[in-house]
Amino acid sequence: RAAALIFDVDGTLAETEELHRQAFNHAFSRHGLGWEWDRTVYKDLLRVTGGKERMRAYHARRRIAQPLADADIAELHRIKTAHYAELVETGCCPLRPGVAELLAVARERGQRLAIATTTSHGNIAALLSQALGTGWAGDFDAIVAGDDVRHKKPGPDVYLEVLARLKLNAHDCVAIEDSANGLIAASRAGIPVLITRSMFFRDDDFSDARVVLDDLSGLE
Ligand code: XBP
Ligand code: MG
Repeated sequence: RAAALIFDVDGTLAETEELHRQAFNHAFSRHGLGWEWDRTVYKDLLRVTGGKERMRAYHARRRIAQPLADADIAELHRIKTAHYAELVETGCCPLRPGVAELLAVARERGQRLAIATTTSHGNIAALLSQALGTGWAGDFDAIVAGDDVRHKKPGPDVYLEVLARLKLNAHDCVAIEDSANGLIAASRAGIPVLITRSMFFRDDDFSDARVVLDDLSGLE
């Protein structure tokens, strides 16, 4: 049995990527950009981790003539993040099947819990205070977000930082992920990976995962 379970957030705990997509489009329209990311475009763009990085990549790929300054990216991401929190707070994005049960059972049997994600602390708090109640953070021994480290996933940085904070060896933990980028990140840190398939990453290559499941129900 693993000493710790390290959870990704987006796509793993909840199907949040669809809300991120809507929040990006809201920001684009508020900013008067005229961009619209449909699900097909977004699925492809998800290979670029990080919201600011994703917008920059889209701008570069489409060779959009209108310049996009760092200040524009920052403003777009601020609007996007505020709208994402509003969407999450409506309660429209519940935890995926089995997540709450697994967290509770793991806690009961003395396994430690951690989070390793690309998104921000604010977004994690918005989702988990809604889904688990305001005391949610007390259940986690380490919470590492994209902006805490140098390289976002598929870099191993968030996972290495979690291991350092937990003072555990990689092979004593299990990472729970939904994307190829997440699988690569955890694998580079030496952590075995369990995949829970999500909406946008169904077709990713998960051949390096220990286990691939449709969701986390029945796991406890
Ligand atoms: C999640 C991401 C994030 C979200 C958007 O990846 O890549 O960028 O899409 O969040 P993972 P931000 O599930 O592998 O952590 O806009 O806050 O970056
Ligand atoms: Mg994910």
